Amino acid sequence: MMIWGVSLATCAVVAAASLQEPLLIPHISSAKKPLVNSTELQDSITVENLLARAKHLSKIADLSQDQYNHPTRVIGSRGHQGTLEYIISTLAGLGDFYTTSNQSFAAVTGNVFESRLVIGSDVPKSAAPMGLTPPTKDKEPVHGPIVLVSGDGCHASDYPSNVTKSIALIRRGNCPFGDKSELAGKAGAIAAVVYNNENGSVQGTLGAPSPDHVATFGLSGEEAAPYIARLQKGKPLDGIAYMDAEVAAIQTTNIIAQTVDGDPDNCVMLGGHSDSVAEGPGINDDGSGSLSLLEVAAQLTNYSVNNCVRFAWWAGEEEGLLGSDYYVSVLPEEENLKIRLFMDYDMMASPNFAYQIYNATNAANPDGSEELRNLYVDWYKRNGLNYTFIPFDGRSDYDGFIRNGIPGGGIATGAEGIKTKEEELMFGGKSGEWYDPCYHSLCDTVDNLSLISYVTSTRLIAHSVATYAISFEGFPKRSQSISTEGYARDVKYHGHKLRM
Ligand SMILES: *[C@@H]1O[C@H](CO)[C@@H](O)[C@H](O)[C@H]1NC(C)=O
Ligand SMILES: *[C@@H]1O[C@H](CO)[C@@H](O)[C@H](O)[C@H]1NC(C)=O
Ligand SMILES: *[C@@H]1O[C@H](CO)[C@@H](O)[C@H](O)[C@H]1NC(C)=O
Ligand SMILES: *[C@@H]1O[C@H](CO)[C@@H](O)[C@H](O)[C@H]1NC(C)=O
Ligand SMILES: *[C@@H]1O[C@H](CO)[C@@H](O)[C@H](O)[C@H]1NC(C)=O
Ligand SMILES: *[C@@H]1O[C@H](CO)[C@@H](O)[C@H](O)[C@H]1NC(C)=O
Ligand SMILES: *[C@@H]1O[C@H](CO)[C@@H](O)[C@H](O)[C@H]1NC(C)=O
Ligand SMILES: CC(=O)N[C@H]1CO[C@H](CO)[C@@H](O)[C@@H]1O
Ligand SMILES: [Zn+2]
Repeated sequence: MMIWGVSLATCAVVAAASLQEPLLIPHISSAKKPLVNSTELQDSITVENLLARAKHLSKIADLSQDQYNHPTRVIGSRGHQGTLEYIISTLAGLGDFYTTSNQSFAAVTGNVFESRLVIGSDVPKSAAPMGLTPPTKDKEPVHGPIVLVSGDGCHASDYPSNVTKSIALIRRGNCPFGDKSELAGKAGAIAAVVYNNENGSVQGTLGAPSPDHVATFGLSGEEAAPYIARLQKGKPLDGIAYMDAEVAAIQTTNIIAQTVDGDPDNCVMLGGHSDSVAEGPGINDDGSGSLSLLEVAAQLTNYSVNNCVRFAWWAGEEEGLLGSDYYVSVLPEEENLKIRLFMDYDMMASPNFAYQIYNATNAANPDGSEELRNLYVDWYKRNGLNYTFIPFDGRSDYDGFIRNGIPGGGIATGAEGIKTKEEELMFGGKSGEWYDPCYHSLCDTVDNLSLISYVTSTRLIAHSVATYAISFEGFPKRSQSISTEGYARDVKYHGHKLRM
């Protein structure tokens, strides 16, 4: 069987599995298995199994020690390669229930080794390099006047001719940071600084690399204000920018596993990301979601399905949703239409968790997104648990699906947001602190997971899979002509970093 979007590389899963099963036990063909039952599938999810997988993943992250001086599963690292091999071999051990494939694609990784911005005689505290920024010339400090760009710097005409050999100072808003950096580069700037149009620093990314990008920093609105005032009065201001960074092109891999059984024209699809950031092992982000999927995939093999179930482990999520974007971008229309919905599972075990549901509605997203949202709502209610809605704003791998007309949604348990007093009453934990104090850092380890959140979330994942594997009754049909222009224009994120 051929799964769309995937090279010819379909794994020889059958041979590997037969090594584990004594041949004398008659193989029960999947057709004779009982139809999946949500209650039973949920009950098959245990803390023990999830924790055992997380401990294993932790050892895999340690494989990067030599390269990075700490554990990580960032794309291109041994820890990520080990993660892919673990997922592939686990699926191989499940016999012929799934067709498993690899999908390789070109990705970019960015590394900033050192950076510094000096304006006048100040070193602004909020100055932060943008993701995927190129270095300054020869990876050396560059020096020049600071030139204020007109408007939002979204048009070439906003850049005065004296931007040449200068550091362009550009207001945030209206177009992606990548466009601003590119326009600054084309105008001859030696570096660019995008200052916030509201309070707070700018943790942004330039997105897809362009040969015209220049070294680019984000700067908070508060810190930028006095410099802007000065420049507007026509008083000169000098600066030094230094960026020792590299942007490298590598190949990485998505893994897709689809049930052999079930209507292949009506698939429920779900995904988590196999990679972590470079800063740590990423056992919660998104080791947890990846392993939840793997455990549900394993338990599902005891049953049969009416509709096809397709699991995805995306790579390059942390670099800006690269794997899921690629997957959707190469889906032909007729294959796109076979995906009835996509469910995103990113961060299931945040230590200071809240049970969060993406507030995906049919008003703003493809039809069916809201039905999925309500499935999660009903489950939390039925189980006597509290939940909150969070913005559905492009921060994870659902983004490409929504942009391409496929209904979607998902659950999460919290990243760098701050738990409110009200949420402390609803979920326990500590208000005033991040949902995951170890978000994108070295302490995102197996020791800092909430096991109760982990098992609860994974049971809900099991429920979502079982529900749609049985039937799409009452779930909106896919339609070709869905406009997601509003969504595409308005989302501020593309992955965890701001894009504009
Ligand atoms: C798929 O990728 C995994 C991880 O890189 C690798 O171990 C496996 O051999 C690949 N399988 C195929 C069929 O290419
Ligand atoms: C699912 O399994 C539960 C527990 O075994 C059982 O009570 C329920 O009747 C089953 N549901 C269906 C539809 O068979
Ligand atoms: C650059 O040109 C602009 C507009 O012509 C002017 O306002 C600004 O003072 C100039 N800056 C420098 C450093 O020459
Ligand atoms: C932004 O920061 C300034 C200076 O710190 C402060 O006066 C102002 O109230 C802040 N605005 C908002 C909306 O928080
Ligand atoms: C399937 O069911 C059997 C019997 O209930 C159980 O031992 C096993 O753990 C289940 N899961 C898998 C993946 O075989
Ligand atoms: C969810 O989204 C809807 C429509 O997009 C909006 O009206 C509602 O206020 C949102 N709810 C929350 C809690 O954000
Ligand atoms: C749900 O939240 C309320 C406060 O809004 C709290 O009283 C209740 O105990 C919470 N329920 C659970 C199961 O934690
Ligand atoms: C932020 C946080 O909770 N870190 C904890 C992670 O786990 C280690 C080991 O148990 C603790 O020492 C940290 O305090
Ligand atoms: Zn994530």
